[in-house]
Amino acid sequence: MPVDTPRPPSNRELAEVFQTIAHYLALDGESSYRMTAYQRAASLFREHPLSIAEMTVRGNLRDLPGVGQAIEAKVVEYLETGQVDLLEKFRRRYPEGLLGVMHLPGMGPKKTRLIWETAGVADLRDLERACREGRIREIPGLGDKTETNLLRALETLTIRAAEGKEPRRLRTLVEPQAAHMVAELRRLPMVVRADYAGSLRRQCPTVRDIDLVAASADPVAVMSAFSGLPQIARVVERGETKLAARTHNGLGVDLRVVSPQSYGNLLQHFTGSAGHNVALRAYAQQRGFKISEYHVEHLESGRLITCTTEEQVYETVALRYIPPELREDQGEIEASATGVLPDLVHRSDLRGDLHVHSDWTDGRAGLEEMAVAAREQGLDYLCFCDHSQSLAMTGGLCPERLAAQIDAIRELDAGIEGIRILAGIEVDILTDGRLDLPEEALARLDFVTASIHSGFGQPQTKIMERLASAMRSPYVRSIGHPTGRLLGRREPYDVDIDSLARLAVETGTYLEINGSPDRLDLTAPAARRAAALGATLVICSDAHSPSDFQNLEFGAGEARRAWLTSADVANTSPWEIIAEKP
Ligand code: DGT
Ligand code: CA
Ligand code: ZN
Repeated sequence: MPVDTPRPPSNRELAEVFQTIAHYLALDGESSYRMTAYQRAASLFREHPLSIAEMTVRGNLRDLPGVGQAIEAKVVEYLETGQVDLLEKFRRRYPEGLLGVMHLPGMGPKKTRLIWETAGVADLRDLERACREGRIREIPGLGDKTETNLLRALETLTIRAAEGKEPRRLRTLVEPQAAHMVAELRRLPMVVRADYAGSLRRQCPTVRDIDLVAASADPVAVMSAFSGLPQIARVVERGETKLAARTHNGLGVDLRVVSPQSYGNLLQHFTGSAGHNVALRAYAQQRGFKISEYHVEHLESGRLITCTTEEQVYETVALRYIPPELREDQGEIEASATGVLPDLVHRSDLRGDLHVHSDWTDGRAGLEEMAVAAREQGLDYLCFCDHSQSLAMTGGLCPERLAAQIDAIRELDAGIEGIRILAGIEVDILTDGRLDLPEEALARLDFVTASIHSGFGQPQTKIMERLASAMRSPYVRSIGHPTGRLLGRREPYDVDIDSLARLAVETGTYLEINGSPDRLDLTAPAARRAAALGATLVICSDAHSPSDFQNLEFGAGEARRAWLTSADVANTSPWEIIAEKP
């Protein structure tokens, strides 16, 4: 009789266990230090490309950053017994539904314990009932407003649950993993070509899964080899030319294999977007062609045209090649047909970075370390724009510290070869529209970025007044992350892009495309609209450490999705041009 060995727990399962422990520790009022350790372990496990269970068995778990003896012991306990005693204790102490209550926006551990103890609220259903019956407002310290806000939060939650979609992840976190798989595919002797396709290839800010395509005369062998990769946790579906799998960190992977003659057709099809493909097919149909993932069919003659490259697919239907970033059904087919596709800006066109931080505020590296890293990136100039005083959490600069930083920057600039170092500030736009530093302080700087970091809930008129008054300052040269969105965490505040762009033109202020992977703000549609109205953009990294200069690449990707050319982007010019305020 074969012994049924249980499958080792997946990374996702282990992450859930540690995440739940972290939540219970928070609910229990435990020190944030201990909670953070569990939280970190959870995200580490969830994101890790290799099996955590296997690493533990091999004794390698503690090689991971932040994994100490306590965490390792809990993983071992879970592998051996299927549970963790600490978690079981918490489960006996608190109803599990309390965690859902605690995570509702506006709640937290203390309030959760309070309403559990006073109103018997043990889960979200209880909470909704208690709100509707007016029992929350009667709890001392809570009141009407809490009740209204909780009801609203409960509604939003229901909408999200109903959507029930696979979570989207930041492309920049998924891309390295996809690139690795592509490299593994290309290494296989029977694979002629391989690429990632889908939203990843179109440089979308977030992606749902990894779409891979390969060309081979032996698809079955490719499937077998691919299934055996250490990144693949399990194969969900396997056909002769298609495979669907999951990685250890819970990502879906779709692999399609075709013969090398049809590789261009497949890559084009699988890159999408679905909207682009629909529009392309309609366009081709009108000209007597039918496009599929295997070939282009000439309808009249029935001739099948296979394409080894994507260029050939577009060429066959008399279109100029359309870069993946533009394939969103936003007029690109017409632009291609009429020969007016833009010559897209590229990362290598960027000469300088006008928004980076240092350890004078919340950056993690000193001025010089950042400057050297920028020079290694091939930049000709770098402007430090650290935070201003109202952002106390970041150690924002008051006029005196700013003056000292300017001295330090001047000294660095005088001593460093091969790059120009400039003094700037990311001055906060206060909730009433005033700038967070006096004019005398701003007047000494080479470049000023102004950004909103508070009052996100204000109505559009108020937000626009704040932005307008900042842009009318003679010192402000650029608006940083103009809408304030944080992907997956915070909605943008209410900006009217058209008036923002018109103000930018009127005042000669640049609008930033912030390249932090969770910002990408302005978004591509907003940046495209702003440029169409005549605004000039800057692409900045908002780097907080040397490795963040990679953000320039992400910012350039978003700019390409916005149809921008280097003429639309100020920092493709040398500093001398920017220095002269228009
Ligand atoms: P995602 O995964 O939501 O981040 O976005 P995509 O664009 O990667 O979408 P996905 O993975 O569902 O499909 C990859 C590509 O395959 C898609 O961009 C175009 C093509 N495709 C998928 N479904 C359809 C379809 O129903 N019709 C057409 N014409 N193309 C499709
Ligand atoms: Ca996809
Ligand atoms: Zn900022």
